[in-house]
Amino acid sequence: MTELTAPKSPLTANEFADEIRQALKYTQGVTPEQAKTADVYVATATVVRRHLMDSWMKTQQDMINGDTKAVGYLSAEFLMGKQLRNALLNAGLTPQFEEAVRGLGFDPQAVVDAEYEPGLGNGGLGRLAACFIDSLASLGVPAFGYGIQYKYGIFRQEFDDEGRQIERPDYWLSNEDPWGHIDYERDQRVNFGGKVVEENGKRVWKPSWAVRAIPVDYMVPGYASGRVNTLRLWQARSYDEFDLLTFNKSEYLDAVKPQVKAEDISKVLYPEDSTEVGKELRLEQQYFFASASIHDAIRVFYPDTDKPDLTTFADKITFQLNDTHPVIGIPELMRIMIDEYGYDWDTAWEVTHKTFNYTCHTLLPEALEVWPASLIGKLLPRHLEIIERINKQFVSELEAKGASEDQIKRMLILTDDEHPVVRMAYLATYAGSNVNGVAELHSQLLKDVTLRDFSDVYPAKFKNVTNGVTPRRFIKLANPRLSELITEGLGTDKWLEDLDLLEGLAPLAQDDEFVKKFAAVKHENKVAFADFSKQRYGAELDANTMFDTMIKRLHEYKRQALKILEIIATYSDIKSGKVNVQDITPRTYIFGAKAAPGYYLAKMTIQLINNVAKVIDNDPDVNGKIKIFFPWNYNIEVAQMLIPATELDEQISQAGKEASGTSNMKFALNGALTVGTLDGANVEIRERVGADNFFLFGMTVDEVEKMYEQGYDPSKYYEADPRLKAAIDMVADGTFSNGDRNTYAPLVSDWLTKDWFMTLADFSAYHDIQADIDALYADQLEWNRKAILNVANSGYFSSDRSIKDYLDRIWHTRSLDK
Ligand code: GL7
Repeated sequence: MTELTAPKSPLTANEFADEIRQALKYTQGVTPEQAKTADVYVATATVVRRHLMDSWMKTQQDMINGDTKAVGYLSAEFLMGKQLRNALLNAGLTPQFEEAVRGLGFDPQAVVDAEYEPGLGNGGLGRLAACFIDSLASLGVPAFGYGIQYKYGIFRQEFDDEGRQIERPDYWLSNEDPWGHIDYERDQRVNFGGKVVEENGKRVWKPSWAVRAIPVDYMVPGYASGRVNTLRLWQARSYDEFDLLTFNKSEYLDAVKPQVKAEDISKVLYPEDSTEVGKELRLEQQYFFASASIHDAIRVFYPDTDKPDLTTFADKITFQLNDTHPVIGIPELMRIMIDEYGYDWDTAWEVTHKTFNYTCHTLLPEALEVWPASLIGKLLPRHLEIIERINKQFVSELEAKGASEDQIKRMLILTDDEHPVVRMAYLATYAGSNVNGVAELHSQLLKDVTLRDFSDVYPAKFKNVTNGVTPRRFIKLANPRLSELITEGLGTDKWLEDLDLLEGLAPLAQDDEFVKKFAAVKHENKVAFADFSKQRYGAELDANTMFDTMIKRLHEYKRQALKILEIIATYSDIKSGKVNVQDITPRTYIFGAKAAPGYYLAKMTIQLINNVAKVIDNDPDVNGKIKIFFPWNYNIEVAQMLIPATELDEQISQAGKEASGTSNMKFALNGALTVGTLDGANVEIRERVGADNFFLFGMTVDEVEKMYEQGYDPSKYYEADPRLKAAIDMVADGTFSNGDRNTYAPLVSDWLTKDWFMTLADFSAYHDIQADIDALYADQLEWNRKAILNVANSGYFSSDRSIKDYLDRIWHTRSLDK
């Protein structure tokens, strides 16, 4: 291998400024004097991209020419966040950028802010994909992220005067996207519909319509690795751009119909989090990107031949299925090998089996995708045949292994009832080589509960890879002050590549001078967040109160209700005089959450939080001691501001429901203490940071299970805890709805009669732990010592470590030679 070339001699600030001027002139056609801030952003992005180009090309060459197997990370979501600062950091160009842009008369932060954040994901799953491709590039592992370039990302959230969530379309592509390169020459045809016929003893698919998949390439620069990978997002276009004949008959709308239908495929990201929607269009999306990506990998790894030797395919690339969304890729690779390249079934099966691995990201049964066989038959008739045959082969295999009839029935990939369905998680588990959960507890529950039959029959397939987050974006970029202090404390900035080095901070938790510096950093971050909130949201936050944050999708299992009920109970204590307002530890409760547009109770919870906020704000009895702040449209940008400013992090899901959680990792790494249940990755975080440095409360998985078995009656808890009763009564009696008792009636009724996620049962424990939190907070030195220990002991939660675990346990590949 030859020497890595770039970033060879990083640009000087002057050269950078010159290149920006050139880009302004030759791409945007403006002089620096005419340029707006947004022009400078686009020009800067162009320069950075150009600067990465050599490394990008070299990485691809080395990948194709060498013998290192690449990773194809197939994901319906990539929640990237803004790109400019990240690209500058990873390319080693930040100081030059600052100086160059200032020299041109612009404010560097304003230039960075001019970027419009793409929202091509819902939450944790999409952000995890983004962290993983950052780590893959930083470790020098050749990889593709494959997904969809949605025209509309996750909706933009607003609140109306009544505090209700309003969803607005997020047409992010109406802004310039200088990072994406659209490559019309490397398009793929994706077929749909039609039927399968018999021709010369072969099954032949005669599709009835097709969509053109056009790749849009985003560079993924590694941090200090000299490697640049590719995120390839597919855009759907029509082949029948225009039906002239119909148009001439002046039926314009009919003439553009095929185009509209084709382009619908990449139009919107489904705004569901965890739960599934059975939409035809969604299956079309899944097949669209799975098919285009597999064909693309064949094109990339077997250049210049139309007779690729696909028996070597699994040595070229391994596909990681990020949840069930791309699982239709399994029958697709079978079909490609058999129908397009003439391989026999067994050869195709062996390659397919070796190529695919599956990550499950949920414990909610309703989130495991299931498609009606009739729908697959209609859209993808040949794939249904292949799935039928896989299912048959599977049943024979189970019989040979002595599985009982009952067990076989439970495990069917294609069910045999009146309305057969295809269970995508089962298909992936059987066909793939490995299946992994995303935290130790989650992986254990997959084996014990969700995929138990499969783990009984195929125990060796089941692995765990605990999630992680990239320290580049979520410490270095989000928290420059802490980053500086860490570097000062450790005497090196190597921790950005090896996060285990943070352990070196542990002794400093006993050094009062260091602890005070750490506390000062936290305070400055709080002030910065308060300023940001004032500017962006018109909010008045007091940086001298405890910043207590809960950020995640609004879902019953995550239990935002538990937190708001506790706040209401405190408010009720103030109103009734049970506590003296002067004795309350002042807290700012911060929420960030979007609810799926069709999720009624989740949306009602948002409305409730907003209205409790209003009532508390306007009540002089509260005397400013508590405040709720709910910034609308929570996204990566807000996360990067808020996480470093947070002192108390809320991870209060019902045990056994949150597969992992990843904000919990970001918080610990940024020196927040967590109040949480024994759920998801909380378990591992607590083990590492130490039980003394974590506020644990609530039922365990076993206790929850027992309670379900015994029969759970939430009203018992309502009757037994007067604070809980007072809080629920306040919601019911119209205190937060101008006296209208109906507004929250469905929520109240759900709490009292159903409460599936046992919010009420955990309420007292959650309340009790608040006293511990307040007591510790009163001793700022002790609090910050514990916060430092959280930082020091969370290095394990780097996504670099997750990727190394995938390399060792699942992918069995390695970095490219330097
Ligand atoms: C999720 C899990 O809910 C979350 O706990 C996990 O951290 C994340 C990444 O593994 O995946 N599963 C899921 O469907 N979404 C998630 O965020 C949307």
